[in-house]
Amino acid sequence: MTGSGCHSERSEESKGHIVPENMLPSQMGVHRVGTLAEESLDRYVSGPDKLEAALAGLSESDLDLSRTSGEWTIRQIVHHLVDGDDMWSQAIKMALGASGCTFDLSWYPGNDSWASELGYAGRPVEPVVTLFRAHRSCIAQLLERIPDSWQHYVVLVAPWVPHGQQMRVDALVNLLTEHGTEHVEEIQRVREQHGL
Ligand code: NI
Repeated sequence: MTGSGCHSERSEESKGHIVPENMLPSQMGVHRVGTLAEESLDRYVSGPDKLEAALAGLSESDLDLSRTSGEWTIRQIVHHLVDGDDMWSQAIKMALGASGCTFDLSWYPGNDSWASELGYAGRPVEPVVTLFRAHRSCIAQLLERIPDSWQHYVVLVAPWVPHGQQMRVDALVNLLTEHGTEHVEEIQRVREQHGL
């Protein structure tokens, strides 16, 4: 996928099965919920290590490489990945602290407009890589301390769900993990393309 396409794919998920049936607590034993939560948390927390490994040894000019001229550069991908984590961390925190509240993304102008306005193409990545690690650590700390944290939820209102969609913390965490993994793999493909 391209850097600009992933959120339209996510919107398809959110229409129907953002919380898969087999993740509903009524269909799982308590032990199974705990095991899945631990596995999800481990994968979520390992995200920053994977991103830093994918960026290891790259120069400033390497960060401006892309697979083709129409696709995002590594620098743009990093900013997009961390920006997504930044925004959706807020949703997780809102769910944990005020379960059932509305997380309103109806203002979101789309990935390309947002990336352009925020200057993804020219900004250094070090501060956002640090932000990524801080977010994942802080959210993980909250998940471990708040009882039943995985079952808390927000009601997402966004251009693709104007009437609202309930999203549980477990689904939000898994979405962020998958989103990060997807973009780390995209960075690795750019590196391979250029023999880096
Ligand atoms: Ni994305």
